Amino acid sequence: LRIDRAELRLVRLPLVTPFTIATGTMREKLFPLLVLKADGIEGYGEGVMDPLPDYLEESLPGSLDLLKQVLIPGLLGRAWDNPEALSPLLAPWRGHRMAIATLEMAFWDLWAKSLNLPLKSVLGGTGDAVSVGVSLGIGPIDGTLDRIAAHLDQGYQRIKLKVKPGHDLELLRAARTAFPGTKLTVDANSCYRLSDTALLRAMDAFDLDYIEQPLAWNDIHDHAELQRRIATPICLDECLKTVSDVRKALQTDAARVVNIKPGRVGGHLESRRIHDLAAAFDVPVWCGGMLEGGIGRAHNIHLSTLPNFTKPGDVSSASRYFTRDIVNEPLEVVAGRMPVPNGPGIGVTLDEDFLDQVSTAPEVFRA
Ligand code: OSB
Ligand code: MG
Repeated sequence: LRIDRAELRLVRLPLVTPFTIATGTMREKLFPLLVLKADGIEGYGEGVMDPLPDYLEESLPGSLDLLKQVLIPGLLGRAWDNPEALSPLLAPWRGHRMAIATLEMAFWDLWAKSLNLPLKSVLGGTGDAVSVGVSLGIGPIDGTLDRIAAHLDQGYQRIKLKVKPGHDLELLRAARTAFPGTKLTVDANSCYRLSDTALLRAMDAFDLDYIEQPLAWNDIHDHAELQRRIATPICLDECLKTVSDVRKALQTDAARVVNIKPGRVGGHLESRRIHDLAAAFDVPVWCGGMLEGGIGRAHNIHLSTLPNFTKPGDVSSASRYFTRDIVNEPLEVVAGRMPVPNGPGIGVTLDEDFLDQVSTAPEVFRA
């Protein structure tokens, strides 16, 4: 597979509703979209890095530098047999798993299309739909209860509530009282410390499926200590950027559930390694989300067809985020399950007219 052309743009989509988590409020989604071209076929990848380093330390400016100066030029004009072959191009760089994922995932799409196979099949997944839950941002408790009810009505199989100090136990008490049988989780986005143990232990009373990333974004060790102190299983998100991070977390019982975001961990190959390692430890995984546009969302759906994705993911309906998406195919949940797009690769096509309205002119790279 010889890639002779790449196009990189920045896409800006307003969010239907602002999304608030412990670290701040997002009102729009700004992301790089990479198109790779070879032999008349195109592969698509979407980056999940934020403009500022408030989720992880990676941010858009540094990622774009790496993509433009090194990753894209290194990819062009050479023949690549399969995604594994990209390793010498991607492995030398410290961090920047999101920049790497943008290119790696676009290559998987292109490669699957060159084989005329759906991405799920080349990844080793099966099935026509995946189970999904929903991630609800921070807001007034009354409104949150209404939103829980509305999403349960649509069949969502798990409700994840964003929490932060001062917006946690009271919210959980209200939610658990109103919805006694619902599968509930919380996501703290790293806003607590070990000194908050008493508060985190109080969450044990609400029968949560797991607590996602309660402590610092870079501290697996303290999560292991916290897991010794609380009964609710810990799920890690921010702490896990490579399979080696996941190994350390599993070996030390710092995570009993693993959130895999391919965009966070360098793409599908690393996601699959993490998936397989977690399975060996008998630890379930699920697919997280980063408010993706249709390209990132389609990638996440295909990855979620692997067998150890046994918990509902955050890959919810595109219409929850955007009034109009950059892909032509609607990615909408039906009875709590997200259908896997059909066709070769990720199975979605770009809405070029709309894309032109919401993105910068493409920066073109040639072999
Ligand atoms: O921690 O999982 C997270 C969104 C942006 C940044 C971090 C996170 C999230 C979400 C939303 O929880 C997931 C989604 O609906 O895409
Ligand atoms: Mg999270």
